[in-house]
Amino acid sequence: MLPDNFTPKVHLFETLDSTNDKARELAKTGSNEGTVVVARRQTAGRGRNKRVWHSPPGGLYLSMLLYPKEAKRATDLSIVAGVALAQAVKTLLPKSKDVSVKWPNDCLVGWRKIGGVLCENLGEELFNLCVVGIGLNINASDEELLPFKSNPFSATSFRLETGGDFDLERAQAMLVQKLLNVYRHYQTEGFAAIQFLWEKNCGMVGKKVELRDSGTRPAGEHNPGHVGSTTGTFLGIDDSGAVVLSNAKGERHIYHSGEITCFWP
Ligand code: BT5
Repeated sequence: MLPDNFTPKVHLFETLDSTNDKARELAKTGSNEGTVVVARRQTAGRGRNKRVWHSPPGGLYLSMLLYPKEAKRATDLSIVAGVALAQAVKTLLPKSKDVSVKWPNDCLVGWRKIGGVLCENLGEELFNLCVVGIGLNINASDEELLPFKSNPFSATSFRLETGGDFDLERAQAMLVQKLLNVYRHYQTEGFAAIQFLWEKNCGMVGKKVELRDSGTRPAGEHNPGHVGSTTGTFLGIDDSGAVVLSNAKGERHIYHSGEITCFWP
């Protein structure tokens, strides 16, 4: 358990391939829980499923080592980090901005993506060691985000939301503080408390959504190779962080992977 007055050690780099890889290296050489790695730019920043995370100078690229006591619950940390990211963005942006989480752990402002989370375990031997990586667009311009404008949820940055330069170090300090707070809350109160916060911060609960890709079959259903999409009402997440949808007949289905590509307000 990290103590209340815990101050993490921060390793700051000008350039890294990926902060998650550097954090992984540090974990393997015995770095403590709570250690933070920050890079001012990444040359091989990554998202989920080997996707690229565009990481030019002016953005926040941060990883923290967390060592959950129950290894099988390490996936919880991805939801923990999503809540912390949304709380940090909400605190830093003007109150008028509509900040929300999108399953599994994107952070949206006005339905445009401002940040994302990539949680990775350190393999079989070190299975209870986890790297929580977060990318947040701070001073990215419109041109820099152009490649993502046609994404289902587009892209934005602090600069685009506030109309000026934003203090990167202030954003970094807030994100670290929120991560530690939400992680502590998770450790003392359990996942149900985080599930509640996540759903409170999710603007899609009760709305009709489309979930797409091979993970769209209900958990447990034998349907190998199925790729496609499904629509349903977004009910929230279950106690493992999976998405819960109800179909037109009102039946509940649970999905462990997939992308929400569309929703109807
Ligand atoms: C994520 O993946 O959103 C997780 C991103 C995590 C990045 C952090 S940075 C620190 C740490 N070190 C790393 O190497 N990674 C972590 P995903 O949900 O798979 O979204 C990736 C998709 O978002 C891409 O396929 C693009 O379409 C889009 N994208 C890429 N860069 C973006 C950006 N800067 N802003 C908005 N969208 C972006």
